[in-house]
Amino acid sequence: MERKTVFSGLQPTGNVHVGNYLGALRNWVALQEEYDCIYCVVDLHAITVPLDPASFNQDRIDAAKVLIAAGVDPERSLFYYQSQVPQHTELAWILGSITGTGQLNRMTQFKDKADRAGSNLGLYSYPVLMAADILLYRADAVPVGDDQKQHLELTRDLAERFNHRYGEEFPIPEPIIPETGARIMSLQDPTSKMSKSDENEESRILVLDDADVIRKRIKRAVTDSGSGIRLDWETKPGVSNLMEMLSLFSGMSMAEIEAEYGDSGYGTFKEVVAEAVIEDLAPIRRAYGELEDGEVARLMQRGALDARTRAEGFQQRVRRRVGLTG
Ligand code: AQP
Repeated sequence: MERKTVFSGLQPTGNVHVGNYLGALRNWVALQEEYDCIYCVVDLHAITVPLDPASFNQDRIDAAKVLIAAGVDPERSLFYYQSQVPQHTELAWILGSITGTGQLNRMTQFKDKADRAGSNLGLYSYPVLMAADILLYRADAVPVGDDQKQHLELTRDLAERFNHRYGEEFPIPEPIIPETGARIMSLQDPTSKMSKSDENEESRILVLDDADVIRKRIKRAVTDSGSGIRLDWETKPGVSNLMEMLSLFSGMSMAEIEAEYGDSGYGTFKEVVAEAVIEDLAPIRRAYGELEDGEVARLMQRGALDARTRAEGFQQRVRRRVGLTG
């Protein structure tokens, strides 16, 4: 039976954090067993906020290395940099021509980022490029965290609109959003999501952080003035966030965590969480240390070559439908 296609992307802006890992990356790795997977370092999305070119280039390489170290397998999955496959931007332009500005005005991530980094056309049309990334390969499913739900809705709308206007071309992609871990919260403000762009580095744990840093971050995580380890996102968001991390990193259910640590003090509980995080992330850190930049660059170039060939086959069909041939 033909395998279904999965597409997902990660921006190479700064280091990958445990939110990215639990919300998306871990699923990417697992899905390789069952799906035809296409994973992309979405560097064109990343330049929609101001970046220093020299460190950005290294960030791109580092992001690719983290993903490979975490288990994205370039031998099994198509893995490349978005900027090296021009069919992404070509399709984004075509889709942009059927996107209403009213719909883009409702995108909450644009509002958040524009408030922080300043608005520009790239940031505004970011969700259209994301739709193109996904539709380019006719992806059936997209593993993402909860924050990408709205963008995926737009992707589905654009696929339907294109099919209606130009003829049946794109499957309507389904989101794959994990039941737990889809929204890991900031360690300093458990009411907002853990994010690469948060100015406070104590708000996140990076996949490559060493054991001491992880212990320190978790020790300083905001909890509440009460006591008891209990899942309650309303009144104990900080504790609930730590419980969610423990559950995902250790495999314990919430009931098991409450039974075992319900009466523990916050300090003791935080030590348990920290050790579970350290143990799970250690092999990724080790594998990362063994990868060389040159080797990764070669793998990414080969991935881009394959991706261009595959994308071009699909893109010729789109050009024909729109009347852009001959
Ligand atoms: N806190 C989170 N919890 C669970 N999943 C998350 N993701 C991001 N933050 C969390 C998921 O990670 C994937 C890759 O994200 P991205 O690189 O496209 O960046 P993003 O979604 O914009 O979030 P970041 O990493 O925190 O960056 P900024 O600082 O730009 O907001 C996506 O599938 C995302 O859902």
